[in-house]
Amino acid sequence: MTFHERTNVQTSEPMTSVASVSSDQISRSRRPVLALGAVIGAGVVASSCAAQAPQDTWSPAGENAQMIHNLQWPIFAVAGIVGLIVFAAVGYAVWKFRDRGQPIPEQTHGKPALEIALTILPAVILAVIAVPTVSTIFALADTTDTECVVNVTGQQWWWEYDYPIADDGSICGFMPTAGNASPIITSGQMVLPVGTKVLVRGTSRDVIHSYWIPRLNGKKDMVPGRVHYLRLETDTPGIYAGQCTEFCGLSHANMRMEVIALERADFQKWLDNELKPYQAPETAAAKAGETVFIQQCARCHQINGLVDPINGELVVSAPDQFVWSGAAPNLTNLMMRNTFAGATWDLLSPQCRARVWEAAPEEFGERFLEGVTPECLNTVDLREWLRNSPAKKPMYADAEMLEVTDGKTRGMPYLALSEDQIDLLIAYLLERK
Ligand code: HEC
Ligand SMILES: [Cu+2]
Repeated sequence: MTFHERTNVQTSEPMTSVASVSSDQISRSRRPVLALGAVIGAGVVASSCAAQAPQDTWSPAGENAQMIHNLQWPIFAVAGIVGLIVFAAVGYAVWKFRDRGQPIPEQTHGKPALEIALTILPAVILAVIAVPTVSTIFALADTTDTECVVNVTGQQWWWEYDYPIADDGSICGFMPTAGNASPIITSGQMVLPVGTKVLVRGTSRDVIHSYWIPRLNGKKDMVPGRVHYLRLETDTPGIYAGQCTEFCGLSHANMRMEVIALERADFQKWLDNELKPYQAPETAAAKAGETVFIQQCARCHQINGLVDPINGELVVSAPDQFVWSGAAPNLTNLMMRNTFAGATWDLLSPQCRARVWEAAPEEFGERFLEGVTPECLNTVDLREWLRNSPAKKPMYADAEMLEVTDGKTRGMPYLALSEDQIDLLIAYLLERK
């Protein structure tokens, strides 16, 4: 059958089957429309009633996010109005000209006046929107006014932060209260002073990642071999959550990050605590845990100042020899952060976590600086991690697999630790704060 014959069949068919439509049929045909309307309405109500979402682009908490917000609101409104007009016009046409068995209307081609108008109108709208868009892009890209530097490196699958020492010996504009500064290296949570414009110098060690804290600024891709700049600034103490927004491999979904904003005095306390000398383990369990750590973990994980009691030498990690990404988180003050493994799991139990997350801005710094106490530790997730990390956070397509090539694994490998070793390690790690 040729195309021609088929169209003939189709156009002739309805003409022979003109039939009166019963009221029963109409009400049945309206039901899906009503149901759809109800679902959309319920969705709108539910989303507007929901509590403050941690990654809400509509509630900016810093100057950069505010600039984006000031731009996106009016554009959203204009686009929304255009969208409603289009929906209404389509709905009207679909209803008005629905098939009632009438003959097809007379076919015409072209309507120059309408076509020119519908080309010029969107062009004008886009040209008007371009003016504030371009100026906001330039304003956001300006990092000349920043007061503090943090280096951010994307790893598979976690973020590393290091706080370099400025020429005057300060870190992020703060002088250490005691002794000289040394670079602070941490992971998962980036601690910042409020009211300070921070220059993030971002890169990646392996694949392209993207850094995004929706309440503080837009996204910035972190690309191996390049350094990209991002300005972060927040006015209110608290936790600002984000997640990697560039697909970066198997555990991309487990690569989150948080910005912890502290009052200036609290930031100074955090900084001084990070720089204090190594504290030898206090309890017998922690002492035994230190030995397990040196044997099982120290080849990948650095704990600053850790000395091997057997030979009196400083223990220095060499993750580049054991993991493909070439890095592992610095665990010096692990219990001063409240998340681990790409900020995906909490080091705090749910009640203790809520105490920090729901703290009023005035109380937030004090609660955060308590770190993880033994009563507050989320032992379930940390034990699962130490028992078998690849089973918890996919690092190999097959979780049972321990794929070692040239002596290297991807991410933290399965270490076959006994439950007793895990007890001792946890006793030791709980003192790292
Ligand atoms: C072969 C290298 C290697 C060894 C050995 C190793 N780890 Fe890890 N570990 C890693 C890597 C890589 C990560 C980052 C994994 C991720 O988040 O995806 C990690 C993450 C962690 C984290 C989460 C830290 C954070 O800030 O997110 C903890 C805690 C940890 N390891 C503890 C240990 C302990 C305790 C041992 C010794 C029993 C150990 N690791 C042995 C490579 C290693
Ligand atoms: Cu990533």
